[in-house]
Amino acid sequence: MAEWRVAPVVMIVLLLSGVVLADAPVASGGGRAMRFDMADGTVITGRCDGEAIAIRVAQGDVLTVPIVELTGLTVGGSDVPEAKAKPGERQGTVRAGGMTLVGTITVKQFQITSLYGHISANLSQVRRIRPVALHVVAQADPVDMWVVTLRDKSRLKCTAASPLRVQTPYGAVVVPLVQIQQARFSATGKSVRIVCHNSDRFIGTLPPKATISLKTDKGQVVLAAEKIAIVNHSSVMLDLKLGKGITMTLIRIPAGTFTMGSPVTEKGRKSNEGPQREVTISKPFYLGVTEVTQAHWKAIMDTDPSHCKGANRPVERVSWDDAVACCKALSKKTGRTVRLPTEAEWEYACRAGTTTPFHTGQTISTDQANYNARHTYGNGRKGVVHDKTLAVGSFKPNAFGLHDMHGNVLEWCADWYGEKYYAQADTCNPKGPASGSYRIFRGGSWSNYPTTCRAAFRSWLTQNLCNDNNGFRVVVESGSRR
Ligand SMILES: [Ca+2]
Repeated sequence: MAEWRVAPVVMIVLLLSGVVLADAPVASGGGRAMRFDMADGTVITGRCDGEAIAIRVAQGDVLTVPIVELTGLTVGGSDVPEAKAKPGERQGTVRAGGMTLVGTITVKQFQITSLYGHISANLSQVRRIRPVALHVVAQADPVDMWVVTLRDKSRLKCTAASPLRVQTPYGAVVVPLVQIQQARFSATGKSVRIVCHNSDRFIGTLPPKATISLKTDKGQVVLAAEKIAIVNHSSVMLDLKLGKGITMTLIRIPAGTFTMGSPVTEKGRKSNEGPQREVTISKPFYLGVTEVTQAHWKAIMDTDPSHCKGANRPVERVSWDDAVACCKALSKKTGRTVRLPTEAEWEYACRAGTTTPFHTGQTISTDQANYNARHTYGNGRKGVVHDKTLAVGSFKPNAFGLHDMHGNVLEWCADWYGEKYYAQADTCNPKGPASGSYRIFRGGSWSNYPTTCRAAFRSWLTQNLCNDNNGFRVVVESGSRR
């Protein structure tokens, strides 16, 4: 993890009163799941109201880091004598946005909502804070580029930027810029209209004196929002032209850390879904917005093996070997590195910041996915039975903008299946066991019970077999153009 050399500026980060993944309700709840390890050994879990912490890295250099950007905060480590800190301050290490900051942390009160109601914790009582869910933060990437148009018509090219906080009629919303397709600022500089990649839209007003922090090729700049006309982020989407007017669209999934597997309390859980562990995906990657369709397959492989025909339906009856052959053909066609997602990448992308059995919450309905609706999960209700695949993208996407991660067709992953793999696996970019007898696929299908569509559920099959439940989606490695 790179050390962040701090520029001698005060980086003003918009103070957050609640973080909202793009498909979450904007008013109620708010905050994000957090785990506080207290100095007295107790652990408090709850939702944090997105306070920021101020950290002094060197004399005169102060950074403010929103809680939503933290992957970890360790206060008063044993190798840093606390006596060096002034009253009201603690030595500490912060990990945020892929960077590690070491310095003096200004003590602030945090209010978290736990099972027991609101609890205020002073930072001096906290040993460690970490988000339970992954965090979604813009991160610099070689192919990631923002274009910011200023009111004087000049333009800035940037590689990362702070989130926007907007006051909407439903409460305060914090939108990570990586989720934004376009933000337009009003002539007065006071209001803003935001369109996200998953089609969410926010219209609201900016806080007084709102600023946006950007990294440009000339260093860090902080701009008053009223000077900005438009923020555009086009490279989040990646279109692969397959010929004959057929396009495969992928979306950039940011790097991050998440909890892989299911808790023992999850209904329908299998032992191979544990032990749960924190897994880091260290690099952004592009993932198909939809399953590979029959039109995609035909354009690449010139065949259509599918049972349930339809150009915009997912290809099925493809084995793992077939899917890998398609990835190789697509690599050759596009000059990029195209492959199947690892099992960890798949679950990380499916969860998109959630920790519930489904990215839709504690259960799922046939308004949200295509599965065998003769059966229900949890307190879910019976719904429409299709008994076939549906056109991809028939349901709302998750917070990363991905459709049909639950249901429609099962999706092959790159890994060998290992029943006890989680107990011994790498926690950074795990790639599965070195060898095995079966390949993994994920997410359940049109004919599967909803419990098998859960984010943590694992299925497996011999790699040269196929049936009309099996499809896939592809990964393009970020910056992989050859
Ligand atoms: Ca699927």
